[in-house]
Amino acid sequence: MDLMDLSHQNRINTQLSKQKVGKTIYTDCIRAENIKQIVPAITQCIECYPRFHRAENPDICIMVTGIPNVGKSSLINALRRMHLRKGKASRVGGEPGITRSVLSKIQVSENPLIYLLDTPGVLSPRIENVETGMKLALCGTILDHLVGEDIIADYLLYTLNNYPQHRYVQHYELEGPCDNIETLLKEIAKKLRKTQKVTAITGTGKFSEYPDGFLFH
Ligand SMILES: Nc1nc2c(ncn2[C@@H]2O[C@H](COP(=O)(O)OP(=O)(O)OP(=O)(O)O)[C@@H](O)[C@H]2O)c(=O)[nH]1
Ligand SMILES: [Mg+2]
Repeated sequence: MDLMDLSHQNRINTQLSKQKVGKTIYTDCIRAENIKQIVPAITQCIECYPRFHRAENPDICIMVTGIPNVGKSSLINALRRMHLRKGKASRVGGEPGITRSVLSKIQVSENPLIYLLDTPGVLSPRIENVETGMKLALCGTILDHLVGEDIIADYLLYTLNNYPQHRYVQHYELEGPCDNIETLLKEIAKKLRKTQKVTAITGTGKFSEYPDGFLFH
């Protein structure tokens, strides 16, 4: 929820309820916002289910699923921190594919006894169209190099200019908005000192510097 525009909540809730999603909780795993609502909500859902009242094996095991890099492992770790005051049980990271297999169940609550099962992220094998694919790539659900870092950057610039959302101009102290990703990346590389001098063999067989004199990192 710290990364979303919360003004869209109603629209999202309406869409989800059309898809028969009963309960939605917006969470921030880093500041632990709304995390404490999760165990009571899960308990309430399961209490309505006949198997909850079974005499043996009263523990509950819940599978956490979702697209890659969305924060599934972070959510499990946040729940453990909150309810058991225990540290990380599941590795997290800023790229898709950090969790690679269904892990062993992780206890997140003692009363009721609840375990969560972390799973690798899954994406639909068929992505509807190129634009949806680019959006998913921008959200980090597909490894950058599989799509091409420059192509993702170009789509981001196009989206920002389209909105229009020009905060990047101020952030990188540029002269104004730009719609050429190559020009923009060069500017940013210079500002961040992420440049490297390169030499190339010219038609005359001599070494000379590239006209631009730098490469991107
Ligand atoms: N700002 C913010 N970042 C988050 C939040 N939750 C997770 N992250 C970050 O998102 C990235 C992905 O988190 P993970 O928990 O590894 O995501 P995952 O869904 O388990 O990813 P896979 O195992 O690769 O499918 C990490 O860099 C986290 O630090 C959140 O609530 N807010
Ligand atoms: Mg994970």
